[in-house]
Amino acid sequence: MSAHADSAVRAQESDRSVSYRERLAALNVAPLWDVLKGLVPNEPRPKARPHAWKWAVMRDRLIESGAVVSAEEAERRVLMLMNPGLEGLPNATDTIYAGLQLILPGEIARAHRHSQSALRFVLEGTGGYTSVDGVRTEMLRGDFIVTPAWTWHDHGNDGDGPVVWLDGLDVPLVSFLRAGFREEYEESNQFPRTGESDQVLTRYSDALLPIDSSHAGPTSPIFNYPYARTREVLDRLARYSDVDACHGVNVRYANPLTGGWAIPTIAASMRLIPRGLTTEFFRSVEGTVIVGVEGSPAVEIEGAGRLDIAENDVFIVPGWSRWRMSAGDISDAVMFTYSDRPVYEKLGLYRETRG
Ligand code: 1HN
Repeated sequence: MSAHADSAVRAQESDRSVSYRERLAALNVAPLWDVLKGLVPNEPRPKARPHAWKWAVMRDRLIESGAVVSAEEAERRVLMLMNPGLEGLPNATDTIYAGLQLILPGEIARAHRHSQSALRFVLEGTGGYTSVDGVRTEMLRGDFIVTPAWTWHDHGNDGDGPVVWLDGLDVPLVSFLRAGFREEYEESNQFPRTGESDQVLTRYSDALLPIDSSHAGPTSPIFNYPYARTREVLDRLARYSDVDACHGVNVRYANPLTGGWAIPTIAASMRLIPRGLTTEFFRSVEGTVIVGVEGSPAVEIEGAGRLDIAENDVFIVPGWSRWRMSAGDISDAVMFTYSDRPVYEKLGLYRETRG
């Protein structure tokens, strides 16, 4: 073959290999061998980063929002917690949303419903209330309140000071699944009142259930787990049962009818770390949002250093990060936690390591 013919063949070959990918792209096809290791990594690589929002700073900004917009204009007056690893998305972890909501005396956040599940963890104030399908509960600091998917809910404040809580929702997860629906309650601002949450708590607590329990939905029939009860249980367990080396004393908010999580997509729990205890390292695939409730614990997240946690600070432990907690020597520490753990469990994807 002549030198000329030789180089012509080579040019044709390289041209063919470049245009091969272009011809694939035109067919909406791509070679797996370019990306296989990224698609199937050695271990999880969440995009969320460890991050803390300090109450001492956030509270001022939130109170300021009261002058920027009314609850009526905003529908919900919320500052969303945007994880710095998640590219401007309103996501606190890869799959979970968190936001701080303010409601001022006399305001009403009008009724609507959506297919996303929500929790409220109350941080400050008295006189706040929320209603789920017309059943009203007062909101006190430390209460864990459930808004089941597709239930009518509105909030209000009958007190004389600001009321603040942390909202937790499965918004990113539901968006990914393209399962988001919403509806406004057109008739009025509030859904008609049908009952009180104390009646609900009485009906379903203490491992004594109505014999004909018709409620068997995916979400707990209890929708306010009051802090006073939770705290008492933590105290009793700290005194009379073993303290877990990784978790301290940790209780999960359960659906009393099934023993499962209170919300189908979100796991919530409250833990007490006894004074003087430093836990052992723990990691799991779930991405976790944590709130300081009592004491002044320190948290160490491997690769991210040490965080000092004050009351109402919110911080993120991304999935597969090793972390541990110290209560310090002055008092016990109490922390509220929520994560996407039920989703991993239901799909057979949950994994953890201790130590
Ligand atoms: C929502 O409906 C509430 O009802 C709070 O208070 C936060 C964030 C995203 C989507 C819906 C509420 C929300 C939300």
